Amino acid sequence: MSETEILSQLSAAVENLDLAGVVPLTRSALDQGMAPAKVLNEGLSAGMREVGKKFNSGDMFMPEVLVACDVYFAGLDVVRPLLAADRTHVLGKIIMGNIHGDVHTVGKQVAMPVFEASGFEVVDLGEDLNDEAFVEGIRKHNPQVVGLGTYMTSTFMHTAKTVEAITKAGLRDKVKIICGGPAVDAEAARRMGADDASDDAWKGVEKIKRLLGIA
Ligand code: B12
Repeated sequence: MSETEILSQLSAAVENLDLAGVVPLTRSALDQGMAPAKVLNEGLSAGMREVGKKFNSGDMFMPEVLVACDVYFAGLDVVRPLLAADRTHVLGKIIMGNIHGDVHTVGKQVAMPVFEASGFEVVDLGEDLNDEAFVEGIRKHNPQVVGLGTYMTSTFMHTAKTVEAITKAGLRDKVKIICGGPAVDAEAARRMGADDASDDAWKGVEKIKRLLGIA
């Protein structure tokens, strides 16, 4: 089977909720010598992108999205241990956490491996975090980027307070700050003191690279 065929089968496995098929397919892609980052980006994640599109257009519903995530994670579990080894150089460190009041986990769990597969080291701070947790996270992990998980309007609007806490701690100049979630707006994020925002993990990678001057 050609690389293109395997990648499209991997994508289809996620899209078609094929939990039984995804692990053997992922293993066989890797056994053929395909790069782990390619298996993730152009196979599993491509499927997740299609799921996102179908969800937004009303062709897929939430229970199916959650099963698709399980399928994606089953494949990811196979790929993840090999990603670090595959990484020839690390582009930078991103700490990720959901703003206070936000317990939506799926978007962050999808975005983090996308960032990892793109060459970033990612530290997950968790969900429903108070502003101080981000300040502590920067002090502890010394990242170049802070990714704020903001999946509701209320938590997106809280960005201003989180940025303010980071600024008051004297850490704002050390990091780029990017918001993520379905309802974010880059202009509004900048007005609140962040650097950018993205409702798509793959576009988010491009934005992060631009912010770091490596795009
Ligand atoms: C699943 C879901 C839930 C689940 C969450 C389960 C879980 N473990 O995550 C449950 C049922 C718990 C839930 C609860 C609630 N939810 Co809800 N939920 C959703 C739903 C249907 C899907 C979210 C999802 O998983 N999407 C799929 C992922 C893959 O997409 P994503 O999150 O956008 O992530 C992508 C990008 O944004 C990006 N990304 C993600 N993170 C990051 C981070 C960075 C830094 C970057 C750069 C990019 C990035 O990468 C991902 C892939 O591209 C959305 C509807 C929607 N359209 O999003 C509502 C939604 C987010 N929820 C909403 C609401 C209001 C609630 C509740 C208040 C409902 C209630 N009345 O109880 C509670 C609040 C819970 C809380 N305190 O956080 C609203 C928010 C509306 C708003 N604009 O404020 C939405 C939009 C539904 C709606 N249309 O009303 N929810």
